[in-house]
Order: sequence, then structure tokens, then C-alpha cells
Amino acid sequence: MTQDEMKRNAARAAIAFIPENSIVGVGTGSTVNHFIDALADNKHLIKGAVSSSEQSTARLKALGIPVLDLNHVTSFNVYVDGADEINPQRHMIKGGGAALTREKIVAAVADTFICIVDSTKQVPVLGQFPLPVEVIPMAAAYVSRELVKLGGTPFLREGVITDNGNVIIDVKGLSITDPLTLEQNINNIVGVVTNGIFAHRSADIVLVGTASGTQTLR
Ligand code: ABF
Repeated sequence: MTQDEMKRNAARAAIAFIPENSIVGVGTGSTVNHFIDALADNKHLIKGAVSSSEQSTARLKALGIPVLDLNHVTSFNVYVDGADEINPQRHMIKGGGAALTREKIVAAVADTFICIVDSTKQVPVLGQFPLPVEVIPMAAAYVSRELVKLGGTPFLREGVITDNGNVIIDVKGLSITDPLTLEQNINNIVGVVTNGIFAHRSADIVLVGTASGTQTLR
């Protein structure tokens, strides 16, 4: 089974967790694209979606799924999104697709975060995947110097501007043994919009696509 087939299986399994007549929070990325495709086959069951990126919004609309403004939605049950890495505590690194800030906002409003991944995303300790940090452009050099003080090696992601008009700094060389503290410390650097550690808002349910089927972790 290919990695993409494992992603698709995890994505399809998430459909069973969507309550009828609900609003669904939708993440970003290739795994989520499979989820959106599966959602399109069940769109008569839902009221609509809240999206975490222009990319997902375009795909949802193209498939006839209404997209609602988060400012007009007080609460909703389920947010479905992928991850770049996930540890056994269900903390994640996200933001490889540069959508981390909107993802964190939509995830904050949802009652339940369902993370859909293939088994290659499971790690004992976060940090092999470079940590994305969304930064106000004029602060990029300052924030980079501060990230070095935290033990990382920052690289500006060339040619990428986020949906919010900011830049992404990818931080290599971090062994993230205390995700809660590092998430907070990086967010405290002036000029950082947010960083890709999702520890304060971890996943509630993880659907892992493996070669032998989809596992559910809680
Ligand atoms: C989003 O998509 C991101 O937060 C994460 O970076 C990425 C996962 O990518 P993919 O599903 O394409 O592997 O969820």
C-alpha cells in the first residue's frame, strides 16, 4: 500500500465521526484533500464547512460544499486535519503547508480535533520535521536570532507568503521533549504569529492509516 493510499484510508475513516446536520472544520494538505473528497460524497449530511486555508476553501467550493465564515459560527463539533508529525501524547507539528495559524484558530473553536495521518507521521519525540513558525515579515531577522537562542537553526522558507500575508521560518535541529513549554516560549517572541507545535490544542482522536488498516487512537 502506498503512503497516499494510507492517507486516503485515514481520511475516509473520519467521515464516521461527523455528526449529521453539523458544521465541519476542515484542515489543509494532501490528507485533508482526500477527506474533502469523501465529504463531498456525504455533503447532504452536513450544513457546511469552516475552512483553514484558501486552498481548502477552493476545493470545498468546487465540490459544492458551502464554506462558512468562522466569525459567524459560535461552535462546532469536529475539526479534521492532518499533521507533519504526531507523538504518543497526540501533540503535533503542523504547518508544512504554511496554513498553521488558521488551522490553530479553527482547531481552537472545535469541540473535537480528529487528526488524520499515515503511519510515517508517528514519532516518539517531535522535531525531526523542521518546525514551521509564522512571522510578521519585518520581524524575520529578529525572530531568527531568538530561535537560535532556543537551540534551533532557522531557515526562511523562500517564496512562501501565508494566507495572512506573513513569512514562514522553518526551524531545524530541535528535539522537542517539552512541547507545551516550547510552544509557549516561541509564541512569546515578538513578531511570531504562531508556531506549528500543537500541544496546548492536541488531537483528541488520531486516525492512523497503516498498511494493515486504519487504527484509532484516543
Ligand atoms: C496540514 O497539512 C498541515 O498542518 C500539515 O503541515 C500538513 C500535512 O500534510 P499532508 O497531509 O499533505 O501530509 O494539515
